[in-house]
Amino acid sequence: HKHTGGKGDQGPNAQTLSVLQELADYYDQTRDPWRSKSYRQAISALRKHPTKVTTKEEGMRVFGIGTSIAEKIEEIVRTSHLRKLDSTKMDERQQILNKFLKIYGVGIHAAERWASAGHKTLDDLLQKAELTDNQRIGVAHYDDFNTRIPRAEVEQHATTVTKALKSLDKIYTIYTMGSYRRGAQNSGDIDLLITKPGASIDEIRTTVMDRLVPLLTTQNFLVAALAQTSQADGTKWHGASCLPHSKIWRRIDFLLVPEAELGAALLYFTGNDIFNRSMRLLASKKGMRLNQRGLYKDVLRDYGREKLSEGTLVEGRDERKIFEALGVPWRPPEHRIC
Ligand code: DCP
Ligand code: MG
Ligand code: MN
Repeated sequence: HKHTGGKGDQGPNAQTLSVLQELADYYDQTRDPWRSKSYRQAISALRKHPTKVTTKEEGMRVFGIGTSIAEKIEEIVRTSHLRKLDSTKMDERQQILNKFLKIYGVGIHAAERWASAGHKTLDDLLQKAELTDNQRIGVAHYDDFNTRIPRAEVEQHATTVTKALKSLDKIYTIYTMGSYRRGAQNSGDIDLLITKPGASIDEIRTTVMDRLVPLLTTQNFLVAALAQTSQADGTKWHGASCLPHSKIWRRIDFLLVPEAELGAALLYFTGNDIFNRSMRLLASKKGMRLNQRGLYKDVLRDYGREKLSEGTLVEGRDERKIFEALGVPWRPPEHRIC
């Protein structure tokens, strides 16, 4: 259910980008990988373009944009609209699916099931469908969760969590990750990485799950718990938070990270997801493996590319050293938008 983030675009081509993004999301959902890829490529190119592109000819001169998308750019600029988006292809069922897919925690499976059962609106779902507790929260707060969060508000949520955590243990550090760390003016959710120098993941987990979450819940800051896992490959808590005097619920994620994995976690949770994919691909081309815990070498694979061993840790603690070990120049977070 992840989009690459044409949302919240600024700059000279912001309006065009948001319309193209809608179409790219549509091709994602229809599992049209070829079209989806060419749209993402064009969006990425246009996002980096310093001036407003207004005609097909200008569009075609931008590397990464082909004829058909260049035509659509001209149409968007001319008419503030794209006919393709309301044409027969985007039929009613597809529009219903799109709506359902924007509910937090809902995937193609549930969306298809509800659409097939004849449900058309969010009210239908609330009244007639069988929903899990989380899905009910997702529907009830549909508009909240689909509204981008201004950068200043992300900071207020982060400050609230930091204050509470420091009141429990001063040594903790919190980093605001995701689109915020990339410098975005607004974010889809609030991603907070929580770590403590010298502490084990078990200690951090106990502090966060047994003390921080209950404390912030009694403060009425945390208003819903949506998902939590504590597995070998990452420990997380997902929920919703709400500032005092506000009615808007925001999606908030806590990512629990031990010091030894801090660099790899900073890299992973900064994103964006496409940048991460390219870094992982690069690692694998060099016979290494990158994940949110570290960079590993000597990963043994059989001929089916099946992993036989985890390999040896090259670097996990230091974000810059991971770039060095991969042989790529440091890229500041603001430049990790693909
Ligand atoms: N991430 C990833 N692959 C995924 C999901 C997440 O690599 N499938 C990483 C990169 C993301 C980061 O985790 O930047 C945070 O995930 P979010 O879904 O919160 O995405 P962003 O913070 O980048 O964007 P948004 O502003 O929409 O939250
Ligand atoms: Mg985010
Ligand atoms: Mn997130």
